Amino acid sequence: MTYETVKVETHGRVGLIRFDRPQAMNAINIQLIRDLSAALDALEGDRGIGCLVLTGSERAFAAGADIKEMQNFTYPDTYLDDFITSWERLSRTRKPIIAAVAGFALGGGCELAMMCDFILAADTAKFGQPEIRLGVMPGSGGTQRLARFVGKSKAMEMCLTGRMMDAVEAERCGLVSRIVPAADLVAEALKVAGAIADMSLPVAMMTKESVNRAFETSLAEGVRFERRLFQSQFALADQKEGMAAFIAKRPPNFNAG
Ligand code: CO8
Repeated sequence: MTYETVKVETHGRVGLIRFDRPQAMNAINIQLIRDLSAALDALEGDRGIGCLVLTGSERAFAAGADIKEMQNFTYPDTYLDDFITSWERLSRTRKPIIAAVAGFALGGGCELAMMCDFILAADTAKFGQPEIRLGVMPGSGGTQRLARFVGKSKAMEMCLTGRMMDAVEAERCGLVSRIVPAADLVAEALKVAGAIADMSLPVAMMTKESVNRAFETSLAEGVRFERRLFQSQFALADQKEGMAAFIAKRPPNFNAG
């Protein structure tokens, strides 16, 4: 399948989605969200794919929502068309997905990165929620997710001033899991994704679901949820395989079941 604004490749059991609007710093327009959603649907529907990577270019992961497309929207346009709700497709991705960010991840770009399960940053990465400088506020989860990643004080400062943070600050405050040299970013993301894709797919998906629960519920409820999923994993052939392989001192061969 071909898309206008993203490129999709598969590397073994890993699906790689690249934003591809170089003329606009990968600014996110309606077509890009359509393409991203279709690519996610295709990769999620493929049992042979165990993990996804979302990336941009060396210059920009994505420099935010497309300001040229948005500038003349009216309130009825945004309300009646439920503008932005379709962006949430990314946050409903059930397979593990890694954001590999080089260059600018601003506004909606930072919000899309935060919808992924974790962010690997190139040393060139710059994150920010500059919407306030355009007379609006973050609209795709930025105020909520950034506060959960980095805490109230820094999230407030970022959203109220619109300043950018570099990769070192982003790692220090927990927005990104790791920094890698820009030249190695995609290769490293594919390597990490490949390792995840070699795990049991249902177990990886349940693990993701369970970690995400931590942000939506109380500790007691979350622990109960985790226990139910954990117990259910003893119904999987992958549990028998993983433990038998450990005892036999051989690598496991998980088969998504
Ligand atoms: N929208 C449209 N075009 C853009 C965007 C954007 N967000 N960002 C960059 N471009 C375009 C520029 O207009 C320019 O085009 P042209 O060559 O035709 O003039 C081209 O990309 C290159 O950009 P610059 O010349 O500005 O490159 P610089 O290296 O000088 O600067 C920056 C790079 C710092 C990234 C700068 O372009 C910039 O500040 N961009 C805007 C960043 C921003 O404000 N992002 C937030 C947008 S609002 C938002 O995301 C709200 C999300 C809410 C939820 C979702 C709603 C849909």
